[in-house]
Amino acid sequence: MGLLTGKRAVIVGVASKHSIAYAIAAAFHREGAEIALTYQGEKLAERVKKMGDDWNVDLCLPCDAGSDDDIASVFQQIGAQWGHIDILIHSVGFAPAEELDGDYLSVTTREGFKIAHDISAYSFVAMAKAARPFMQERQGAMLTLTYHGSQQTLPNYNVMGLAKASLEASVRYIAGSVGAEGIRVNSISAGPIRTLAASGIKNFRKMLKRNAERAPLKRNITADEVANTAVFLCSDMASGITAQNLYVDGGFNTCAMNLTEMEE
Ligand code: NAD
Ligand code: 0WE
Repeated sequence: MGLLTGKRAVIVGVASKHSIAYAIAAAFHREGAEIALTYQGEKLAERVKKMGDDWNVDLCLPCDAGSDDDIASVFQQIGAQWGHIDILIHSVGFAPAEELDGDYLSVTTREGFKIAHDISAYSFVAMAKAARPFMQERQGAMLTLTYHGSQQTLPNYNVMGLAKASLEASVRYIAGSVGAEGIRVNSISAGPIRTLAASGIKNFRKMLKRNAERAPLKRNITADEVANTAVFLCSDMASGITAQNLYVDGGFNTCAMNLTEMEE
């Protein structure tokens, strides 16, 4: 029997086969979960529906993370069809491209700040609110994806670092809101992975190389490793874990410098 057999999971954030949410959906399917998918806009509809076929998905709906109407209607539809929801996966992040290229203080704008926080942080609150009525008293789990740029600075991550810091704090506050209803809320802080969200980021290759060199595991991590961690955190095996951020980064976040760098 799979670790998620009998569980119903809404997965938000599949855009391509490289998406972390794609790896999570595949792992959840393998572990016996029933899956509903949402996608950003009609441009992605056909592609995401086709991917859903592999996992026998019949609920595959458009949902703009910036629209309360979309979010309300999508969770109403899924809730009505299924009667309940066990798991919510939020794998969404966005800031205008210009905000992620150059000196933080020079490129950050009020509008870019607002968009980054709205789509990358508030949308988890909005989706948690909408899913909550369908997740009562059933060992539910909510999970979001974050990045270490929330804790330490690095070039170009800029306002996304602030949005992720907000998202991580929100995990703790949402966990406090819904804990008494048997719902757990956590985040995974993933190391850098080549996905659409990473394409177009300047020097991403160099970042991957540096990460692999410094990480105790001496390599980068894969979306499948993030997905297996998501399986654990959303399964009843993790029944005592809530309000946590779990790093899946090969240990990179714990290392300030290593012997190789010292000898360079
Ligand atoms: P991705 O591009 O495959 O996924 C990002 C998703 O966000 C896409 O599905 C996109 O459609 C969705 N999205 C953006 N704006 C949206 C909106 N307005 N409405 C609805 N959906 C919207 O890239 P990914 O790397 O799989 O990113 C998923 C999550 O993982 C993000 O939160 C990202 O910050 C996080 N993360 C990524 C990495 C990495 O290196 N790739 C590392 C750590 C954390
Ligand atoms: O969270 C992210 C990516 C977030 C992201 C990416 C884009 C690119 C396209 C948000 N908004 C946009 N907007 C676009 O127009 N990651 C953790 C991946 C990532 O992005 C970086 C990184 C890493 C790692 C940007 C700079 C430095 C490192």
